Amino acid sequence: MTSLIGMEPNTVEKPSVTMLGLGAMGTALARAWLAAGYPLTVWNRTPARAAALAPEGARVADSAAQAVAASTLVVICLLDDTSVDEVLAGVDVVGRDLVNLTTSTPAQARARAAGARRRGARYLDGGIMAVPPMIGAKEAGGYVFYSGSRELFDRHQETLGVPAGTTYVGEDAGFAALHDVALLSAMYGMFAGTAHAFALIRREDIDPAALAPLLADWLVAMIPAVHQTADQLRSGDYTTGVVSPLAMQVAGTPTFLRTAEQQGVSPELLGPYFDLMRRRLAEGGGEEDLTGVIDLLLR
Ligand code: FVH
Repeated sequence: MTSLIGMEPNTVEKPSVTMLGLGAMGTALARAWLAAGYPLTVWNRTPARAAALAPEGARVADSAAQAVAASTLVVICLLDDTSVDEVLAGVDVVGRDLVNLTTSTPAQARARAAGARRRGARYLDGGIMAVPPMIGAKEAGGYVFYSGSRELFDRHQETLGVPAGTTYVGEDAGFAALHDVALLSAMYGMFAGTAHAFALIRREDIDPAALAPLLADWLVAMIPAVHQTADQLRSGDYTTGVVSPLAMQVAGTPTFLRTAEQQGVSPELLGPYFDLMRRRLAEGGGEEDLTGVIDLLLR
């Protein structure tokens, strides 16, 4: 029997990664892999950004083609879909595992997956739910939606999980982008509401810093409503568990609009939502939650 005494500890070599695009996000991703000891090859259109990572251990490629040739796993984080087209044009991607974290529409992601397949590459799309300071800081809670080949995701999950958490949302390559845009759209709705709230108090002797915690606590208290909305959408019954029926809420809308007018605040953020609530009420949804508004949005 062979003795194990004196053998080297079993060190597992980390897979090499290529990173195309070193803007704020690409650089944060690259630094996370470097800090974790992954062999990393980088390329960026403006070479100085790539050169800046050399002292941290990155291998700097002279071209995108050279960078792609360096690793099987190629992570792309560029400004937009057009820049991805430009960077990958003419580059040999045969046998590469392309992971595109550039913000795209679902249609762009699906087209890119099909294009990658035609060119002999495998493809995974990603939607980043984090800002650069959250990358490499797991406790910050940032994560990336992934969709496309499950097999590819499983193969690279450990590596992809280094900069941020990973959430796989399906074989359809467009689903990561769709989840990304859905969450960010909800965020903009929230920002729109808070903008209106701050505008209401703007000309009064009320400290915005005093309103802020009240606003934040109220929004948090309202968050469970998303689960009830989901349950109602699944069941198709929008009246289950209703505590504030649409008819009552619509009756209150003139108060909101008059208050805005009295405070000299434009109703242009709230107005369109109230219009939809009134339309649903007119269709007979008075006993429902606000869930029926979703159906009115579907064209
Ligand atoms: N930063 C953020 O907060 C958000 C968080 C959520 C996800 N987004 C998306 O991530 C993609 C990259 O964002 P970024 O913050 O890194 O963006 P920039 O700092 O502006 O860097 C852009 C990089 O793209 C390169 N680039 C632009 N156009 C081209 C092109 N035609 N050909 C080649 N490269 C191009 C640019 O290169 P350079 O200007 O340094 O030469 C940067 O590397 C993005 O999809 C966000 O939506 C970030």
